[in-house]
Amino acid sequence: MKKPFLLLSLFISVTVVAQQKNNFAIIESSDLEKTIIQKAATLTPTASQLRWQQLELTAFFHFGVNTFTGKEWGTGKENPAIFNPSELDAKQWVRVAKEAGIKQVILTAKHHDGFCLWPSKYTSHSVKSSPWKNGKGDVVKEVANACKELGVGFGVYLSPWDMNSPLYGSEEYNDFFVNQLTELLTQYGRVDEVWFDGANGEGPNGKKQVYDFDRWYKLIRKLQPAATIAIMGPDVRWVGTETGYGRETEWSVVPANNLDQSAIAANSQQAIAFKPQGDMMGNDLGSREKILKAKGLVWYPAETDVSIRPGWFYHSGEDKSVKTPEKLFDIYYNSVGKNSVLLLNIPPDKRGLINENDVQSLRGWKQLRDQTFKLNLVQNAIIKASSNKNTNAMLDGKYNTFWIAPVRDTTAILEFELKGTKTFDVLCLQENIEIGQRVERFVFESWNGKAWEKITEGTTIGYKRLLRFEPVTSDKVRLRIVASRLNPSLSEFGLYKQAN
Ligand code: FUL
Repeated sequence: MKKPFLLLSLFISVTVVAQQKNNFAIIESSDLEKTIIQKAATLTPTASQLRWQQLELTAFFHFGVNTFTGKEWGTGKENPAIFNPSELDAKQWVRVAKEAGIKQVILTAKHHDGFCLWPSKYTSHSVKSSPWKNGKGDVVKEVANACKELGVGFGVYLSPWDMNSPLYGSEEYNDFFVNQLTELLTQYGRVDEVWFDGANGEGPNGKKQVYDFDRWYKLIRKLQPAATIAIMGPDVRWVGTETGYGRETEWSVVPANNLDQSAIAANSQQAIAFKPQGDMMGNDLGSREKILKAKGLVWYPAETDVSIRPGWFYHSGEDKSVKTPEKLFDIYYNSVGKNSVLLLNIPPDKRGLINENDVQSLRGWKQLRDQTFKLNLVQNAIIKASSNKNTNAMLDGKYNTFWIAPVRDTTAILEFELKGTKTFDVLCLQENIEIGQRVERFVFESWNGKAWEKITEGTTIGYKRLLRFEPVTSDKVRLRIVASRLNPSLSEFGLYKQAN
């Protein structure tokens, strides 16, 4: 007799926890400033957003007719016969990415020129009209299979802009697009990310298309509910540049003024779908000033996309301009180290291989990261904090364990007595975003024997914040969190010495 009751209470408590976790909030006109700040600080990523954030490093493979014409944007009039890679090996692409520490890849299944890397039933402008494998090949399948085999996430880029389709610019194009999207979401197993670009140019008949985003989002949620929808989508936001350099202050919670009730009702609470609107390029997207004026708030984290070469597609003339390991490391600090995920484009060459120059650079980059982050110099430190509970969670290398300040505190001092004198020049901080992003400002100091000296300071932390500074030698450091939207928490704290 007791069982049903027990089950019922278990169900109730699980439901309560689930309701508390939300990745969006509506701001009511009666909400006080304090309530709005509280709402912002308690929004959390959905399960797929959290998984995506923890990947840290993802890659793009731009490949298609442009690889063979030497262009960045095609015209839609390319003859499919030019698509003829001599040694295509998708496993090599995924292996090279994996060896560089990349956890997920996104293939340009169709770029703006409309040429499909899979034999779509809905157009002949695809690999099936090319000489590659006598028209029997499927690049999407080869990449998806390689990802499965090597345990790497798989995503697709499907350009809404299609310069080849005669339907572009009419209502039928939206059906055509849904059909192509359905093929990609049903024929290749699990899809982890769907990437929509915002470009909306003219088609072959000079018309522009009105994209039916809502329909596409519903389809993805239905067919691949765990996939994140990026850029022209509700789960992942464009950081606002293609340089690889993100913002100093990067809030994952930003205003969304078009969270109408119908968008919310049409989707599960955990996977809201809305069209991104407004400025994505400004310096400040999520400060108090911005969120206090918002009608709604959403967990909408930044992705930093950049190419390892000057162009997105492979051009042999750029073989000498592949970004160096040092440049890639600088980009890493400025993307992953600024609360963002890096999406690094590595374009396969005309042979259908990642070029030796790119492989070389990626290896050097991985080595620099491995050497720098192999030893956390705070290991075994004695920690003093306003709340001494769980302080060691910050040093255990496990993201899901964390230290948290007492409930009403919005400041904190964390002091670390190091195991001897150490020399370091990188600070790594990670907030526990599973309870929200909170920290607004912090100062990092070292003890010089007589007084505390400021080493560096920063604003937001979020999932990960990396700061570099001139080498400091000391046996005691402290982090002062001087402003936070709610009681701050830290999952990890690290000090490192950069590789030379
Ligand atoms: C842009 C496109 O126009 C580029 O060709 C590239 O695909 C990049 C990632 O997105 O907007």
